[in-house]
Amino acid sequence: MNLKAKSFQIRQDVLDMIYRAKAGHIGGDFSVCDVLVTLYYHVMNVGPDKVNDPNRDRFILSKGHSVESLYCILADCGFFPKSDLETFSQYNSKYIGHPNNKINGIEMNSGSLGHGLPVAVGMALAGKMDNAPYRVYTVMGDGELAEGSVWEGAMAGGHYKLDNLTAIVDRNRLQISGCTEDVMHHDSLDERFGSFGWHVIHAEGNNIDSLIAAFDEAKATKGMPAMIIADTTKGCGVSFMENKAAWHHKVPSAVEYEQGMAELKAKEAAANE
Ligand SMILES: Cc1ncc(C[n+]2csc(CCOP(=O)(O)OP(=O)(O)O)c2C)c(N)n1
Ligand SMILES: [Mg+2]
Repeated sequence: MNLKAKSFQIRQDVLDMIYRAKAGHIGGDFSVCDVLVTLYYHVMNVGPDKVNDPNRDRFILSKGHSVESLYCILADCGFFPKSDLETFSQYNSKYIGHPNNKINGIEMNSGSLGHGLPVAVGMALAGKMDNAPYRVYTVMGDGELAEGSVWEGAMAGGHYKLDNLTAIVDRNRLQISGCTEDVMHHDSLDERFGSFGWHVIHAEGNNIDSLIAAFDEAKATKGMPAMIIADTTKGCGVSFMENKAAWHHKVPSAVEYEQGMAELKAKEAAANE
C-alpha cells in the first residue's frame, strides 16, 4: 500500500468531517496523521477481526483531541462503516470529540491529557506478566508532556524494563496557546526520557520511511521501553494551517475548505505518481 498517498486521503476525510461538524482539532490531526497511518497500516497487529483477540497490539491515543484522524483510519480499516462518521459531534452520536471505548477498535477513553502513558505502562506490564506476545503503543502531544502523570508513567516504564512498550511524542512544537518552548519547554527530551531508562529514537514524523525505521528500531530494542520523538509540523498538508497555533481547533471557512481540499488532493495525486 502507498502509505504516503493514504495519509493525504485520510486528511481529506478529516477535513470533510470537521467542516461538516463545525468542530474538531485539525492541527494536531494533521501532524499525527502519518504516525497513525504507519501504525495502523504497517506496524501494528490490529484489525476489525481482532478486536477481542487477546494477542492484538494495544493502541492508546493519549492526545485524544486528535480523534478525527483516528476515526477516519478506523473507518477506512473497516472497524465501523464510514457513514458513521457523518454523525461526528452530533447529538446522540457515540462519535464524540474524544476517543471512547464504546467504539469498535478504541481501547481507552482519552482526552484528559497525561493518562495514556500510565495506562499503556499497565497494559505492557500485564502483557509481561501473562507472557503475551502483544505490543503496546501510545501517542502523546508535546504540550501534553507538561502533565506530571506522564513522568510517573515514564518512571514506571523504565523501572519495569517494558520493551513491549513504544511511546511516541508528536513533537510539533505547538500546543493550544502557542509554542511549547514558551509555555513549558522540552528541549532536552533525550536526556529526560533517557534518564528514566528509555531508549530514545528520533524520527521525521511526517515521513513514512523515517517512521517505519523508528518503529523497527523500537521493536528491536531489548530490556527497555522505546520513546520515539517524532518531529512533525502541526497542520501538515495544508499550507495555511502549517505551524499556526490558531489551527489547533479552528474550523475552516468554505473558502478554506475548498483550498485545503485542493492542496490535499494534489498531494495525494503526487504521492501516487
Ligand atoms: C488535563 C488536560 N488539560 C488541558 C487540556 C486542554 N487541552 C486540549 S489540547 C491541549 C494542547 C495539547 O497540546 P499538544 O499535546 O502539543 O497537542 P497537539 O499539538 O499535538 O495538538 C490542551 C491544553 C486537556 N485536554 N487535558
Ligand atoms: Mg503539540
